[in-house]
Amino acid sequence: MQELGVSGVLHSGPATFFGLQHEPNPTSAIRAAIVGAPWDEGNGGRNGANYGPRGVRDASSWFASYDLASRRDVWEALTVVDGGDIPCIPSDAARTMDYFADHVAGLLEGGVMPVVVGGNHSITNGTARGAARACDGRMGYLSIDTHLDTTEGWAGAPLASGCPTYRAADLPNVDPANVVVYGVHGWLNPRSHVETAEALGIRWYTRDEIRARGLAETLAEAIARASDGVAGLYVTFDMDCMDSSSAPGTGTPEAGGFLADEAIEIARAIGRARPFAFDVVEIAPIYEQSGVTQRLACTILMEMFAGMADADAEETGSDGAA
Ligand SMILES: [Mn+2]
Repeated sequence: MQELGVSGVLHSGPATFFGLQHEPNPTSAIRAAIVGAPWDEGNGGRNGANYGPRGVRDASSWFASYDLASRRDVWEALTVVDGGDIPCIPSDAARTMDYFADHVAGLLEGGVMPVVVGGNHSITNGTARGAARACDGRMGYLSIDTHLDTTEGWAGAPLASGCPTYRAADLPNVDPANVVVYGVHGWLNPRSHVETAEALGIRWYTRDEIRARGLAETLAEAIARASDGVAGLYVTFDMDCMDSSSAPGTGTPEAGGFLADEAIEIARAIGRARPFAFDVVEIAPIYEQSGVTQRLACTILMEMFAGMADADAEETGSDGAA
């Protein structure tokens, strides 16, 4: 890890995630590996999310690791590396999804938490499948998303960006009762997707319900439902859950989504639930004027890791003030 203080040029040196050590073959001494999935096919919206990993690496230079809330240094509490990028084969979605699945499963089997930076949301068709394969029991699935993503396939194509919730609910060790979508709103949730979600028994929380009942209460309920009785919780954070003012650099921006401070609250709570695998997707820096979307993705990752450190400290009885 590079020494990141308050002096010096923040963007100097090779761009790894948060200036962390590049380690393509992490062992179980490593808590988590952040890996890129620069994939942009299978997408019905605007392209550009294949530049997400590079954009997040670049933006992450501006993030130091001292957490004001816990007074804890996150990288002292958790050993995290940049695991490099998972290979993507343009024009071969099936093989690429196999790579995503195999890579995520390999990390988990080695005792390392995969944290994947997409790529569009189609990557989760592969990454969640690999996580489920490596899960020692039932897996829960929580999607923070504008979209239900419950289509079985687009014109028969099963690996599109509108399919990951359906694919997750269809995995052999996933009970649809543990599949939850949080933040649903906007005008890209067609009747057929709603009816499929209902038929599968998936619980989804609309922005209207979250506003009416409050974020803290509904989020705790969503996490508890996805985690109930499972051996591992997979969380996917689609940046298009954000209001388009807070994250314009995404494939399908929608009005009415979460604001940045709500994303911080959501990410911290997710971290405290200690998911066994996580992804953040749909970061498309090419639509950005000032980089706020990739910077918000970095904030979400830092808050998620800080939440994991909070949960660790509570478990061990440490006050965490390092
Ligand atoms: Mn989405």
